Amino acid sequence: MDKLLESSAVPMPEAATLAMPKERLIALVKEMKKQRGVVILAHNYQEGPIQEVADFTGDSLKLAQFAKTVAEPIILFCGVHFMAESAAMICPDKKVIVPDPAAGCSLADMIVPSHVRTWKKEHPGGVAVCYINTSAAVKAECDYCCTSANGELIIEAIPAEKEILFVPDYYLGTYLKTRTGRNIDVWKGYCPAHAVINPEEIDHLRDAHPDAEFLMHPECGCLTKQIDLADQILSTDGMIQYVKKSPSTTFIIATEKGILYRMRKDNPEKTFIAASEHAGCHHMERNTLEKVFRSLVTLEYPVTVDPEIALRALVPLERMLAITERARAKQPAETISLYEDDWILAAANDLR
Ligand code: CIZ
Repeated sequence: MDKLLESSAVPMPEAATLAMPKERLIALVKEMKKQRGVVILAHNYQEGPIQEVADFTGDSLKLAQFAKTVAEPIILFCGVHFMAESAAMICPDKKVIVPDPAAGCSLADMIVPSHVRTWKKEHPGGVAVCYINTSAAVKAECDYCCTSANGELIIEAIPAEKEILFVPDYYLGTYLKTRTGRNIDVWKGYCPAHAVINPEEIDHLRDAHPDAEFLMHPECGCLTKQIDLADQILSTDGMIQYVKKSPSTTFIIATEKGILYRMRKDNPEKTFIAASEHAGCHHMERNTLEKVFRSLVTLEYPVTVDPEIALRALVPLERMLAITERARAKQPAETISLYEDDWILAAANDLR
């Protein structure tokens, strides 16, 4: 066994691991997680070394679905706070810890529970749909939850005559309104990492790489000005699956740039270009491999949700998972995989 691992009953200062070669720390973390009975889940936006030690990497939807199947008693969630909260609520029998408790979400912070309560009062009968990028306390005020992978599916599952109040992402909400033609009022929140992606930079990149396919996340602001700006509008998992199947060899990717690590790893023969070098999420970037190691040693930092809030927040969350699962069950078995998103779009199209 590694000497450092033997001595790790005493919390090792992060500084000691900072000087360690990454490969060695990766090996140490992999060994350590087994010893501690910890499963590591990582969001698609996490830095490469964290993705290397993760047992499962995906978007919020896949991570939530996967969390339900975890056998280990402890989940080390590498992402941002609302994602760990979702895992803690979905898996009440597990301890959920995060490498850095300050890793939050600027978009989620743009709405608080009282905003939703007031908005609902102003729109009696309105159905509140929250993007998964919301706190548990905001989810507790909402009727349905969705991710960018299943947004259309969830909206289509709501009775057609209902007015929908969508929080907090203005761009995703506006995109869903255009796609579904539904009566959707949209909260004016946004993700700063996606907001910096601008049309001028994109035009420049497209001119420089005329054969590249341009993939855009629905949180991108430029979408509202020109819905057909991109070749494909996809969630992060949708993008990861798409680039594997597409015959194109060059892609311009408009989302948080951490996603490029996995794309390059899965497709070493293809070229991936970030739509903006500034599209980084400083919250996601708070998590580092060194902090992951420290969490395995100390089993910090726990994420818990007040039971009364969890009880109410689980309603939209479980509804989302159930609608997604129901749609999945209706699809032909051969088209379905936990790792493929095509069936979600097929199911949304079936509803139309
Ligand atoms: O759902 C998620 O994980 C986020 C925040 C984006 C995406 O499209 O995966």
